[in-house]
Amino acid sequence: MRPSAKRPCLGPSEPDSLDSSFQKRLTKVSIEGNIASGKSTFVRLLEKYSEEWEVIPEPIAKWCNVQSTDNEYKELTSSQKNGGNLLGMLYDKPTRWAYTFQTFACLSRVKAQLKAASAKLQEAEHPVQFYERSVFSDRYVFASNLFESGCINETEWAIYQDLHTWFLTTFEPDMQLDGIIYLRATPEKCMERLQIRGREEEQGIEMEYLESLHHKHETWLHERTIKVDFDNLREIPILVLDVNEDFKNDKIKQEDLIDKVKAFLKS
Ligand code: UDP
Ligand code: D5M
Ligand code: MG
Repeated sequence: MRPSAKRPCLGPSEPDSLDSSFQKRLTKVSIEGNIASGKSTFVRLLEKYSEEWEVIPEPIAKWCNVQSTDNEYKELTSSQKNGGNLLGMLYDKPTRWAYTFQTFACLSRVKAQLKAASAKLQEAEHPVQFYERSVFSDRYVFASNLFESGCINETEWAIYQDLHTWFLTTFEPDMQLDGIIYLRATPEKCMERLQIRGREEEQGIEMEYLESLHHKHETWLHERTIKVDFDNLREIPILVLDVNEDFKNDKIKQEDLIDKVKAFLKS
Protein backbone atom coordinates (compact mmCIF):
# COMPACT_ATOMS: atom_id res chain seq x y z
CA MET A 1 0.00 0.00 0.00
CA ARG A 2 1.35 3.41 -0.96
CA PRO A 3 0.17 6.78 0.40
CA SER A 4 -2.19 8.24 -2.22
CA ALA A 5 -1.19 11.39 -4.14
CA LYS A 6 -2.17 14.30 -1.91
CA ARG A 7 -1.80 18.02 -2.21
CA PRO A 8 -0.49 19.85 0.88
CA CYS A 9 -3.18 19.92 3.54
CA LEU A 10 -4.89 23.30 3.72
CA GLY A 11 -7.59 22.31 6.20
CA PRO A 12 -8.90 25.07 8.48
CA SER A 13 -6.86 23.95 11.50
CA GLU A 14 -3.56 23.76 9.64
CA PRO A 15 -1.22 26.49 8.47
CA ASP A 16 -0.52 26.77 4.72
CA SER A 17 3.14 26.16 5.43
CA LEU A 18 2.56 22.63 6.73
CA ASP A 19 5.32 20.41 5.46
CA SER A 20 3.97 18.99 2.21
CA SER A 21 6.51 16.18 2.30
CA PHE A 22 4.79 14.99 5.49
CA GLN A 23 1.46 14.78 3.63
CA LYS A 24 3.19 12.69 0.96
CA ARG A 25 4.78 10.33 3.51
CA LEU A 26 1.64 9.97 5.60
CA THR A 27 -0.41 6.76 5.28
CA LYS A 28 -4.02 6.85 6.48
CA VAL A 29 -5.79 3.66 7.43
CA SER A 30 -9.28 3.21 8.80
CA ILE A 31 -10.11 0.41 11.25
CA GLU A 32 -13.62 -0.85 10.56
CA GLY A 33 -15.84 -3.44 12.20
CA ASN A 34 -19.14 -4.10 13.91
CA ILE A 35 -20.05 -2.66 17.31
CA ALA A 36 -17.83 -4.24 20.00
CA SER A 37 -15.80 -6.31 17.51
CA GLY A 38 -12.64 -5.02 19.25
CA LYS A 39 -11.60 -1.85 17.37
CA SER A 40 -10.68 0.27 20.42
CA THR A 41 -8.77 -2.65 21.93
CA PHE A 42 -6.94 -3.17 18.64
CA VAL A 43 -6.01 0.50 18.08
CA ARG A 44 -4.56 0.66 21.60
CA LEU A 45 -2.20 -2.20 20.59
CA LEU A 46 -1.20 -0.37 17.40
CA GLU A 47 -0.50 2.85 19.27
CA LYS A 48 1.76 1.04 21.72
CA TYR A 49 3.59 -0.84 19.00
CA SER A 50 5.26 2.05 17.16
CA GLU A 51 6.16 5.70 17.75
CA GLU A 52 5.37 6.26 14.08
CA TRP A 53 1.77 5.06 14.45
CA GLU A 54 -0.91 7.44 15.74
CA VAL A 55 -4.57 6.74 16.48
CA ILE A 56 -7.55 9.03 15.89
CA PRO A 57 -10.23 7.57 18.17
CA GLU A 58 -13.95 7.57 17.38
CA PRO A 59 -15.45 10.83 18.79
CA ILE A 60 -17.90 8.90 20.97
CA ALA A 61 -17.47 11.18 24.01
CA LYS A 62 -18.75 14.05 21.84
CA TRP A 63 -21.82 12.05 20.80
CA CYS A 64 -22.62 11.27 24.44
CA ASN A 65 -22.29 14.90 25.55
CA VAL A 66 -23.28 17.34 22.83
CA GLN A 67 -22.79 20.98 23.84
CA SER A 68 -22.93 24.24 21.97
CA THR A 69 -19.53 25.95 21.90
CA ASP A 70 -20.69 29.10 23.74
CA ASN A 71 -21.98 26.84 26.50
CA GLU A 72 -18.74 25.01 26.94
CA TYR A 73 -17.87 26.41 30.36
CA LYS A 74 -21.40 26.78 31.65
CA GLU A 75 -22.70 24.37 34.30
CA LEU A 76 -25.42 22.21 32.67
CA THR A 77 -28.59 21.07 34.42
CA SER A 78 -29.08 17.31 34.49
CA SER A 79 -31.91 17.47 31.92
CA GLN A 80 -29.63 19.45 29.59
CA LYS A 81 -26.95 16.80 30.12
CA ASN A 82 -29.37 13.93 29.32
CA GLY A 83 -30.68 15.87 26.33
CA GLY A 84 -27.08 16.10 25.09
CA ASN A 85 -26.54 12.35 24.99
CA LEU A 86 -27.18 11.87 21.29
CA LEU A 87 -26.05 8.22 21.30
CA GLY A 88 -28.60 7.45 24.06
CA MET A 89 -31.28 9.40 22.15
CA LEU A 90 -30.51 7.46 18.95
CA TYR A 91 -30.98 4.09 20.66
CA ASP A 92 -34.08 5.26 22.57
CA LYS A 93 -35.89 6.66 19.55
CA PRO A 94 -34.10 5.97 16.24
CA THR A 95 -36.92 7.28 14.01
CA ARG A 96 -36.58 10.72 15.67
CA TRP A 97 -32.81 10.93 16.10
CA ALA A 98 -31.14 8.87 13.33
CA TYR A 99 -30.81 11.74 10.87
CA THR A 100 -29.53 14.16 13.53
CA PHE A 101 -27.03 11.55 14.70
CA GLN A 102 -25.72 10.92 11.18
CA THR A 103 -25.18 14.62 10.39
CA PHE A 104 -23.36 15.11 13.70
CA ALA A 105 -21.29 11.93 13.25
CA CYS A 106 -20.26 13.10 9.77
CA LEU A 107 -19.35 16.59 11.03
CA SER A 108 -17.35 15.30 13.99
CA ARG A 109 -15.42 12.78 11.88
CA VAL A 110 -14.56 15.37 9.23
CA LYS A 111 -13.31 17.72 11.97
CA ALA A 112 -11.24 14.92 13.54
CA GLN A 113 -9.71 14.08 10.17
CA LEU A 114 -8.79 17.73 9.51
CA LYS A 115 -6.88 18.13 12.78
CA ALA A 116 -3.13 18.58 12.40
CA ALA A 117 -1.01 15.54 13.19
CA SER A 118 1.13 15.69 16.33
CA ALA A 119 4.61 17.23 16.09
CA LYS A 120 6.10 13.80 16.83
CA LEU A 121 4.25 12.18 13.94
CA GLN A 122 5.29 14.97 11.57
CA GLU A 123 8.92 14.08 12.22
CA ALA A 124 8.43 10.37 11.55
CA GLU A 125 9.95 8.77 8.48
CA HIS A 126 6.97 6.49 7.81
CA PRO A 127 4.06 8.11 9.66
CA VAL A 128 0.76 6.23 9.84
CA GLN A 129 -2.58 7.48 11.16
CA PHE A 130 -5.16 4.86 12.13
CA TYR A 131 -8.76 6.08 12.33
CA GLU A 132 -11.27 4.25 14.46
CA ARG A 133 -13.99 4.05 11.78
CA SER A 134 -14.50 6.67 9.08
CA VAL A 135 -16.95 8.90 7.22
CA PHE A 136 -17.36 5.91 4.88
CA SER A 137 -18.69 3.47 7.50
CA ASP A 138 -21.01 6.23 8.72
CA ARG A 139 -22.60 6.31 5.28
CA TYR A 140 -22.29 2.81 3.83
CA VAL A 141 -22.95 0.90 7.07
CA PHE A 142 -24.88 2.93 9.63
CA ALA A 143 -26.80 5.61 7.71
CA SER A 144 -27.64 3.21 4.89
CA ASN A 145 -28.90 0.61 7.39
CA LEU A 146 -31.00 3.21 9.23
CA PHE A 147 -32.51 4.29 5.89
CA GLU A 148 -33.28 0.72 4.86
CA SER A 149 -34.91 0.01 8.22
CA GLY A 150 -37.15 3.11 7.91
CA CYS A 151 -35.49 5.22 10.64
CA ILE A 152 -34.32 7.80 8.08
CA ASN A 153 -36.93 8.85 5.51
CA GLU A 154 -36.40 9.46 1.77
CA THR A 155 -36.00 13.24 2.19
CA GLU A 156 -33.52 12.92 5.08
CA TRP A 157 -31.56 10.30 3.13
CA ALA A 158 -31.33 12.58 0.07
CA ILE A 159 -30.16 15.54 2.21
CA TYR A 160 -27.68 13.37 4.12
CA GLN A 161 -26.10 11.97 0.94
CA ASP A 162 -25.83 15.47 -0.54
CA LEU A 163 -24.21 16.82 2.63
CA HIS A 164 -21.85 13.83 2.95
CA THR A 165 -20.72 14.04 -0.69
CA TRP A 166 -20.22 17.81 -0.38
CA PHE A 167 -18.06 17.44 2.74
CA LEU A 168 -15.95 14.73 1.15
CA THR A 169 -15.37 16.47 -2.14
CA THR A 170 -14.67 19.85 -0.47
CA PHE A 171 -12.03 18.35 1.83
CA GLU A 172 -11.07 15.56 -0.55
CA PRO A 173 -7.31 15.16 -0.06
CA ASP A 174 -7.67 15.10 3.72
CA MET A 175 -10.55 12.61 3.60
CA GLN A 176 -8.83 10.11 1.31
CA LEU A 177 -7.73 6.85 2.89
CA ASP A 178 -4.86 4.64 1.74
CA GLY A 179 -6.24 1.43 3.19
CA ILE A 180 -8.87 -0.20 5.38
CA ILE A 181 -8.46 -2.88 8.03
CA TYR A 182 -11.68 -4.82 8.65
CA LEU A 183 -11.90 -6.50 12.05
CA ARG A 184 -14.23 -9.37 11.32
CA ALA A 185 -16.22 -11.06 14.07
CA THR A 186 -19.58 -12.83 14.16
CA PRO A 187 -22.60 -10.88 15.44
CA GLU A 188 -22.80 -13.41 18.31
CA LYS A 189 -19.23 -12.59 19.39
CA CYS A 190 -19.96 -8.85 19.13
CA MET A 191 -23.04 -9.26 21.33
CA GLU A 192 -20.94 -11.12 23.90
CA ARG A 193 -18.30 -8.34 23.92
CA LEU A 194 -20.93 -5.58 23.93
CA GLN A 195 -22.37 -7.08 27.11
CA ILE A 196 -18.94 -7.41 28.73
CA ARG A 197 -18.25 -3.75 27.98
CA GLY A 198 -21.61 -2.70 29.44
CA ARG A 199 -21.90 0.77 27.87
CA GLU A 200 -25.20 2.05 29.30
CA GLU A 201 -26.65 3.49 26.06
CA GLU A 202 -26.15 0.18 24.22
CA GLN A 203 -27.87 -2.23 26.57
CA GLY A 204 -31.07 -2.38 24.47
CA ILE A 205 -29.26 -3.30 21.23
CA GLU A 206 -30.79 -6.43 19.71
CA MET A 207 -29.11 -9.30 17.87
CA GLU A 208 -31.00 -8.34 14.70
CA TYR A 209 -29.31 -4.91 14.65
CA LEU A 210 -25.83 -6.45 14.96
CA GLU A 211 -26.74 -8.93 12.20
CA SER A 212 -27.79 -6.13 9.81
CA LEU A 213 -24.59 -4.18 10.55
CA HIS A 214 -22.54 -7.36 10.05
CA HIS A 215 -24.19 -7.89 6.66
CA LYS A 216 -23.37 -4.27 5.69
CA HIS A 217 -19.70 -4.72 6.65
CA GLU A 218 -19.50 -8.02 4.78
CA THR A 219 -20.91 -6.69 1.51
CA TRP A 220 -18.79 -3.53 1.71
CA LEU A 221 -15.43 -4.91 2.88
CA HIS A 222 -15.39 -8.68 2.32
CA GLU A 223 -17.49 -9.36 -0.75
CA ARG A 224 -16.98 -5.79 -2.05
CA THR A 225 -20.32 -5.89 -3.82
CA ILE A 226 -21.91 -2.61 -2.70
CA LYS A 227 -21.87 0.41 -4.96
CA VAL A 228 -19.76 3.25 -3.54
CA ASP A 229 -19.75 6.82 -4.85
CA PHE A 230 -16.04 7.64 -4.40
CA ASP A 231 -13.39 6.44 -6.91
CA ASN A 232 -10.69 6.09 -4.28
CA LEU A 233 -12.89 3.74 -2.26
CA ARG A 234 -13.52 1.33 -5.13
CA GLU A 235 -9.85 0.41 -5.50
CA ILE A 236 -8.73 0.74 -1.90
CA PRO A 237 -6.63 -2.12 -0.41
CA ILE A 238 -8.49 -3.95 2.37
CA LEU A 239 -6.98 -6.23 5.01
CA VAL A 240 -9.50 -8.57 6.63
CA LEU A 241 -8.51 -9.76 10.13
CA ASP A 242 -10.46 -12.46 11.90
CA VAL A 243 -10.87 -11.35 15.53
CA ASN A 244 -13.44 -13.87 16.70
CA GLU A 245 -10.86 -15.48 18.98
CA ASP A 246 -9.83 -13.37 21.94
CA PHE A 247 -6.73 -11.27 21.19
CA LYS A 248 -6.92 -8.89 24.11
CA ASN A 249 -5.34 -11.42 26.47
CA ASP A 250 -3.27 -13.39 23.98
CA LYS A 251 0.25 -12.08 23.21
CA ILE A 252 0.84 -14.55 20.35
CA LYS A 253 -2.39 -13.58 18.64
CA GLN A 254 -1.47 -9.90 19.11
CA GLU A 255 1.94 -10.40 17.48
CA ASP A 256 0.32 -12.23 14.59
CA LEU A 257 -2.14 -9.35 14.05
CA ILE A 258 0.63 -6.72 14.20
CA ASP A 259 2.71 -8.73 11.68
CA LYS A 260 -0.24 -8.75 9.30
CA VAL A 261 -0.66 -4.97 9.68
CA LYS A 262 3.06 -4.40 8.99
CA ALA A 263 2.92 -6.59 5.86
CA PHE A 264 -0.21 -4.75 4.70
CA LEU A 265 1.48 -1.35 5.14
CA LYS A 266 4.51 -2.54 3.17
CA SER A 267 2.55 -4.17 0.35
N1 UDP B 1 -12.66 -7.60 24.13
C1 UDP B 1 -12.28 -8.84 24.61
N2 UDP B 1 -11.41 -9.58 23.87
C2 UDP B 1 -10.91 -9.16 22.67
C3 UDP B 1 -11.34 -7.90 22.19
C4 UDP B 1 -12.21 -7.14 22.94
O1 UDP B 1 -12.69 -9.26 25.68
O2 UDP B 1 -10.12 -9.88 22.08
C5 UDP B 1 -13.60 -6.79 24.93
C6 UDP B 1 -13.09 -5.39 25.29
O3 UDP B 1 -12.31 -5.43 26.48
C7 UDP B 1 -14.39 -4.61 25.48
C8 UDP B 1 -15.33 -5.29 24.49
O4 UDP B 1 -14.76 -6.55 24.15
O5 UDP B 1 -14.89 -4.79 26.79
C9 UDP B 1 -15.51 -4.49 23.20
O6 UDP B 1 -14.22 -4.17 22.68
P1 UDP B 1 -13.88 -2.73 22.06
O7 UDP B 1 -14.43 -1.66 22.92
O8 UDP B 1 -12.45 -2.74 21.74
O9 UDP B 1 -14.78 -2.83 20.70
P2 UDP B 1 -15.18 -1.71 19.63
O10 UDP B 1 -16.60 -1.40 19.89
O11 UDP B 1 -14.29 -0.53 19.81
O12 UDP B 1 -15.02 -2.40 18.31
O1 D5M C 1 -19.03 2.35 18.35
C1 D5M C 1 -19.48 3.34 19.18
C2 D5M C 1 -21.00 3.41 19.24
O2 D5M C 1 -21.45 4.40 18.32
C3 D5M C 1 -21.78 2.15 18.91
O3 D5M C 1 -22.93 2.09 19.75
C4 D5M C 1 -22.16 2.34 17.48
C5 D5M C 1 -22.36 3.81 17.38
N1 D5M C 1 -22.06 4.40 16.06
C6 D5M C 1 -20.86 4.74 15.56
N2 D5M C 1 -21.00 5.37 14.38
C7 D5M C 1 -22.32 5.42 14.14
C8 D5M C 1 -23.11 5.93 13.10
N3 D5M C 1 -22.59 6.57 12.05
N4 D5M C 1 -24.44 5.77 13.20
C9 D5M C 1 -25.02 5.15 14.25
N5 D5M C 1 -24.32 4.66 15.29
C10 D5M C 1 -23.00 4.79 15.22
P1 D5M C 1 -18.11 1.10 18.82
O4 D5M C 1 -18.21 0.15 17.67
O5 D5M C 1 -18.72 0.51 20.03
O6 D5M C 1 -16.74 1.64 19.03
MG1 MG D 1 -14.68 1.56 20.14
